[in-house]
Amino acid sequence: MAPRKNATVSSRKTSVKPAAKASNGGPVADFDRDEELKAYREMLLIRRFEEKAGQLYGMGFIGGFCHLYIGQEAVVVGMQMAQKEGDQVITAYRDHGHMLATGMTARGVMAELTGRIDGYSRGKGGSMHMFSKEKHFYGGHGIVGAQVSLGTGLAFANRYRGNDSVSIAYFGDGAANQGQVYESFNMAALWKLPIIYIIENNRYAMGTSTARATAQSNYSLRGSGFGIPGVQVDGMDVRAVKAAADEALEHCRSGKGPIILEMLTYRYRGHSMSDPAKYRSKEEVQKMRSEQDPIEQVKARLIEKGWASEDDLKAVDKDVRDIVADSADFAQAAPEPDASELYTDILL
Ligand SMILES: Cc1ncc(C[n+]2csc(CCOP(=O)(O)OP(=O)(O)O)c2C)c(N)n1
Ligand SMILES: [Mg+2]
Repeated sequence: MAPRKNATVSSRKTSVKPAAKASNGGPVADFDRDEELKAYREMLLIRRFEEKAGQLYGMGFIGGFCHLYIGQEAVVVGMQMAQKEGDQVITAYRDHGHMLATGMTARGVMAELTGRIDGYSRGKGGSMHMFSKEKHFYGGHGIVGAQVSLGTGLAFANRYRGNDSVSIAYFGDGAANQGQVYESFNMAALWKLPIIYIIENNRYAMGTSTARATAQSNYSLRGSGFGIPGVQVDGMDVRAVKAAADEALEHCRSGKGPIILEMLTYRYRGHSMSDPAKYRSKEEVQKMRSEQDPIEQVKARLIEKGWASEDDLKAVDKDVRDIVADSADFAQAAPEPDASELYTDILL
């Protein structure tokens, strides 16, 4: 679905109010002005980038699979605000937000989406398969649940090398029902590996709601058989994510082993670009957008506290749109990989 032309965050009807607690009663970090503005900008970058990717997909510039993260932005941004240099990130195919949050460039990600040589995988990986060793981003994985085992391996490497980095493995509510997740939990708990398992519970796995697919829908309890603690977090409130991230990172760095954070979140778009999302009502989506939108929450606080005016925030939006437009221009102008690239970066 193409986004509304010239839609700005401020033009959408919303009833978001500044709140002192997360919607599930959980704690929130006490953000100062700079932190609120940073969270606003980073989440907006992801949203605008994704809207542009959706447009380019519709115009035929992006081929293959493309899964948008719109609605879930607070999760990666809140986590990233708590991480330190060296912490690794690994996720599934809904990965553009994770990449931008780690500091990978909009140009490089867009060029990869459009299959160009200047993309992070030289135009050969596409939406689901991008990596950046420099930014400690380990993909982008299309096999549901695979990144959980790989992320556990990253945590093992940290332990083996004796550094204090933490591996952060993101996966969905659907992936949480995969067998290899529990094999990984077992090893991580046994060896006290420094890993945060982030279950992004966006309520659906493709067209199947959690209510239809899962016996224990409190995903924070999924590690209890292994002694892995878990917390349910309001994943629509970036301050709640940051507060949980601070505690979880401290837990891992102090040698206590793995921890689970279940992020209660929601995806606004369909599973992928080909999903008309008939398995849920328009009202359900609209309710989340108007009452819990992660970007609107930050905006409401910035305005209420007098930390930014509508015009200041419009200027941020303009800045972000310029970065995204530049990435699209860059990607479309970049050459496609040469045919000889078919034989590079592969195992023969
Ligand atoms: C091993 C495996 N089984 C099935 C699929 C097909 N598939 C792709 S995405 C998906 C749903 C996963 O949902 P969830 O983990 O909740 O992540 P979300 O898409 O909501 O981010 C399925 C079943 C796959 N890619 N890999
Ligand atoms: Mg899901």
